[in-house]
Amino acid sequence: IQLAPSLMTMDLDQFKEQISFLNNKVNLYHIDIMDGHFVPNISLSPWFIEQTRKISDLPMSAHLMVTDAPFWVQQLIDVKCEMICMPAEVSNGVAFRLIDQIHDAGLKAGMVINPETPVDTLLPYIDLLDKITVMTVDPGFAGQRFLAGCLDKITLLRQMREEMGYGYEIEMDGSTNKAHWKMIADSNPDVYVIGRSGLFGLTDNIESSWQQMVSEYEECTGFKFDNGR
Ligand code: S6P
Ligand code: MG
Repeated sequence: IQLAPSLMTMDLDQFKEQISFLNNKVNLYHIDIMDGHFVPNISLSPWFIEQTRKISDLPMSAHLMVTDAPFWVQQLIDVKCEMICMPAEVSNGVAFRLIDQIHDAGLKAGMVINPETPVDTLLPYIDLLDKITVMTVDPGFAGQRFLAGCLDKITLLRQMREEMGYGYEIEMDGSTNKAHWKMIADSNPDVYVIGRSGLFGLTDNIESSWQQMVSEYEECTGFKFDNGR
């Protein structure tokens, strides 16, 4: 599996300490970017990506929760964000252009689907995507209710990939924690976004939170934790 901590949920008073620790443990960072319209909240930004780069070489994956996708995609291309994941819900009419623009910049293009959005929405351009993120909570905030029904979309995307030879990675985002590790692992995504309930909020020290997360994962799933790092 690959693990992507959601940096919106970390403690800013321990920012440097936590990133330094995670740099050797995780595969990429998940950066939530909101505009206060697509969801009623504001979180991280392209500027935050630049700041984090000063202390990390890991790839950054932006999760856009914005209504004006073209504007934010350009901002993220400007800071060379390695993966730019757009909200499928507002990409009708601009999707192909934005995917091409991201690829032309040498970056990876993804789409995110909210809980109510079916996989079918992605069909017109699914063969062009590098990543698909399946939301398992309503977007906008940490600590939201887990929506187990969304996991069927992960299973479906995996089947479609096998049958059709598509190249996307499958990511899940929302409430990745002890209560849901088993269900999530059964649906078998490639990338797990992990936030407050599964990592940062476990203890007040990142090292012990990490250890707790690993043992919860292993106990719940019966698998050995292995993200290749
Ligand atoms: C939600 C956002 C997520 C959260 C993550 C928080 O809008 O896209 O990436 O940061 O879900 O973690 P948790 O464990 O509180 O759900
Ligand atoms: Mg997110």
